[in-house]
Amino acid sequence: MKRALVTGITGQDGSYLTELLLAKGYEVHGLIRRSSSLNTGRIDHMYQDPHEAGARLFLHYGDLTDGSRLVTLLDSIQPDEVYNLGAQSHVRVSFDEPEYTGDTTGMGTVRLLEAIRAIGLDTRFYQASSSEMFGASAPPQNEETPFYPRSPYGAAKVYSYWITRNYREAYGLFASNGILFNHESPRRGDTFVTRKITRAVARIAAGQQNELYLGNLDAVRDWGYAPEYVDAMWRMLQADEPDDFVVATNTAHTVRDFLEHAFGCVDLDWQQYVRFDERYLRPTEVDALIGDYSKAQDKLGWTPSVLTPRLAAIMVDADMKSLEVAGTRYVDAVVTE
Ligand code: NAP
Ligand code: F7E
Repeated sequence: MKRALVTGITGQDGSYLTELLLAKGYEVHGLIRRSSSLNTGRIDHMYQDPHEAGARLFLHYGDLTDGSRLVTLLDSIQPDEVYNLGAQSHVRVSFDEPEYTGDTTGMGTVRLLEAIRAIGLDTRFYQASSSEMFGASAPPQNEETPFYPRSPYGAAKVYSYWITRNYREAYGLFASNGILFNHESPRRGDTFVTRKITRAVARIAAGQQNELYLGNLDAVRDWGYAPEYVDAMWRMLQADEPDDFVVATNTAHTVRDFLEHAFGCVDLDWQQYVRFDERYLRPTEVDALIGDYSKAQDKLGWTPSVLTPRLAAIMVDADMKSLEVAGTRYVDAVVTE
């Protein structure tokens, strides 16, 4: 049985990846941060008591800022594959917390790689690189496009990308970068723009909210569906050679387009509800990210099937259902971000 360690297991991608790995028969170990209340809502449905016969999901306290813990954990788990998905992943927040973002999103990667090297672990390593690394470089962006990050988050991801390549070249580690463009789902964090919109659509349709405050509606993004993107991660670690791959849909939509699609699902005109709030602007914006996934298609046989209009419908539908179930679970999007 293959064994995997997933950092960021409590996040959107970590939860879908864990489902995929368990379905493939893996034993999965996840790194979780100690917090005053448990933050495992996205993975609770998969968790079994570790003492139960047949349990294959195990959670361990740890943190990407704590290098010695990463050493003891890797040494005791001896994983065949390591997926480094843990990060301070919010671009706007990275301007408020640049040092912490660098420590987690950048230095966290070298701590993990150095732990693997120091132990002499024979494992395959996946690094969650990001289209944010391309920043101001003109689209379409592929593996040859120069990096020009426009945020502390993007800069930290560029460091992680290069240190992953360096460990591959210097020490022969099987280490691959997945350069993933924006990918979303009903499990997307509440303060990323797609989820903020679909949650608001559900609440507005239910008569629980009247306004939605947003920043730049002109930004262009290439939005894909998270469950399909975690499959690309897994494929990268099954390849014959380590390499770096763009994962995207090759399609472009503005935030305004997403509003059209999401509000269109409930036959409402978004312009009646959306207001501008400059707090959601960034000191430097990434105007357009549009990926070219040809290499992943050629070498990994990966293609996306869910594009932005269907993605918006999936997310609105899930938020409507969740609202029916949870009653007043949602708090106003303006307060939460
Ligand atoms: P997410 O939902 O924000 O999840 C981030 C995860 O990282 C959470 O499990 C979080 O744990 C964990 N984490 C944060 N700080 C940590 C620390 N100091 N030590 C250990 N774990 C820590 O992110 P996602 O959307 O699933 O994205 C997964 C990865 O892909 C991230 O590295 C992100 O930067 C990258 N990425 C995402 C996209 C996208 O569009 N989603 C695109 C490209 C790259 P808590 O639950 O305890 O907070
Ligand atoms: O913003 C604009 C905002 O925060 C998308 C992360 O997963 O993908 C994500 O980063 C766009 C930006 O995602 C609001 O200015 C307008 O242009 O959903 P987002 P992101 O910044 O693209 C990359 C690939 C990652 O790697 C990151 O981890 O939407 N926008 N109004 C807004 N954005 C937010 N969050 N909130 C607004 O009110």
